[in-house]
Amino acid sequence: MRYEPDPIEEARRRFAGPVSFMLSAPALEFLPAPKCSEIAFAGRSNVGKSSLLNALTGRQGLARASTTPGRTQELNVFEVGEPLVFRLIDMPGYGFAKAPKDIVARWQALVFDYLRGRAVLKRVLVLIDSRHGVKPVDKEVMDILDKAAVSYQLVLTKGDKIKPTELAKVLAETEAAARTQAAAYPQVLATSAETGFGIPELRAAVVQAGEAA
Ligand SMILES: Nc1nc2c(ncn2[C@@H]2O[C@H](COP(=O)(O)OP(=O)(O)OP(=O)(O)O)[C@@H](O)[C@H]2O)c(=O)[nH]1
Ligand SMILES: [Mg+2]
Repeated sequence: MRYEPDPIEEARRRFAGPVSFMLSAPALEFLPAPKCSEIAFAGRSNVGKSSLLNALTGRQGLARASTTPGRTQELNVFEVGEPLVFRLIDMPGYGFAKAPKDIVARWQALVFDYLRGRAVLKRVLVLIDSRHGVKPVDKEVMDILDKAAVSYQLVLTKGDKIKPTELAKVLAETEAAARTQAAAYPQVLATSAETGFGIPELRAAVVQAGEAA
């Protein structure tokens, strides 16, 4: 019988190994040399990017999360594997944040420049709050990624905050939205950083994207 590796188990093992914070980049020129694949966490302020990164790596407090929208202000780079296999990038949120307008605009420019111009960016996870669905600013980001031909996957966050029937409905709507976008992965994942559901599947998707040559 041929040995078939189980992607969920392989991904669990990958994240059980070394994961560490590398640096915070306030501008693109501070990013490390692009020597491996990168997977980025994008989404509106407060959607749960940092919390999802913590849940994914099984390390609470690795990426800083907070109730104040605008907690993450730089591109935070994390390294997975030793020797290094791929990097995870926790980004500032776009859209509303509790910060002056010009500062929010600066974070947004940083995020958009990174998304458009990073050759080693293998996949972007575009996070969508289960309670709100796809908003115009999410659509704007998806259009940018389509144009730049950067592969991305929509991920519903905070799935624990709504009823399973509502979650199924927003999942179907979000999958329909994904189908209309050129570079979107057709499968949408529903997750909760709080209860952990959907996290093993997300891990498998990230490892698959990160380890692809
Ligand atoms: N119930 C629940 N709360 C969550 C979940 N994920 C995140 N949160 C909460 O949502 C808030 C924002 O989470 P963050 O992870 O800081 O969100 P972010 O997208 O990184 O925010 P910015 O960096 O400010 O853009 C925090 O209070 C989290 O505890 C989840 O799956 N379930
Ligand atoms: Mg954050």
